[in-house]
Amino acid sequence: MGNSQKKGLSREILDDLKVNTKFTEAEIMQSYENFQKQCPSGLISQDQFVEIYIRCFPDSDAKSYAQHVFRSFDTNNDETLDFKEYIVALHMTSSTKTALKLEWAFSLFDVDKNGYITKTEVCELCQAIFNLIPKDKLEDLPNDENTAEKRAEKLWTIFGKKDNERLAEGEFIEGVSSSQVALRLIQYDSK
Ligand SMILES: [Ca+2]
Ligand SMILES: [Ca+2]
Repeated sequence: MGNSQKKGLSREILDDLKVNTKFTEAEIMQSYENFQKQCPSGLISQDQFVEIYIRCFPDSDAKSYAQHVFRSFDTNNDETLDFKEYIVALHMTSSTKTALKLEWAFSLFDVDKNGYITKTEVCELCQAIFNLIPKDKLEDLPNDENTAEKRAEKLWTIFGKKDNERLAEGEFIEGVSSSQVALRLIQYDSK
């Protein structure tokens, strides 16, 4: 009753986030304060997000990857990230649970958000991930992984699908969970 708002964060969103993420109410409130400070409008645009993101990759071209990440976090497709989407993103990407991370990886690869991954989408993401690799690291890559096309081909082969077939979420998660190579190819690991 009465004032159910806590500095603009509704009880409904707070309860929802408590149930659906690992964060406590205190942690969510703290994050909300920080978010409001960084972002007084309460919304992060794609340009803002990309600009922040590419700073983490000064030696490579992270723009297309950052755009894909943004899209995967923008669950209501309004081309901005609100606080709820931001917290869920933080929850998924910082999770130690592999299943949750793979669910996120699926949404990252499902470019048109239709619930399936096509080979074209795999190629698109492999290109974006390839662009994250700093130029001076490229020569260390094995011969069958030293172009985005080769990496996409290698990854797609692991799933055992024809070029015109598509992957459902369960198939993607199963394929990646049972192959260290696939797990490595769906991400950029700077180590
Ligand atoms: Ca949104
Ligand atoms: Ca798709």
